[in-house]
Amino acid sequence: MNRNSQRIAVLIFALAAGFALACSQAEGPQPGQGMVQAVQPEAGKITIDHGDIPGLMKAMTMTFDVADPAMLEGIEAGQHVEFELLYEGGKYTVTSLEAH
Ligand SMILES: [Cu+2]
Repeated sequence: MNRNSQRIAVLIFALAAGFALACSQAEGPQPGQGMVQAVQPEAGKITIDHGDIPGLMKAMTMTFDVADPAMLEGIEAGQHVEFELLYEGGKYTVTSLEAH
């Protein structure tokens, strides 16, 4: 490789890496499930020990804002829940929540 083709190769690699980073956050709400650890209805927050959420995050325990505090009615620690998680504007929001 001459110097120019090396530069081009580096540039292509950088573009590909940047593209991969930009696409690491999935578009739209993504489905997840897990067990409720804590609920803070007054703050509109729920802590869930959740499994892998493809496109958003690996399994972890994390506190999320909910889109509407009314979604937390009847939800309590120890329940298994299915939910949808939206990543938008640099933050995560639970947009739907169902105990089962
Ligand atoms: Cu997380």
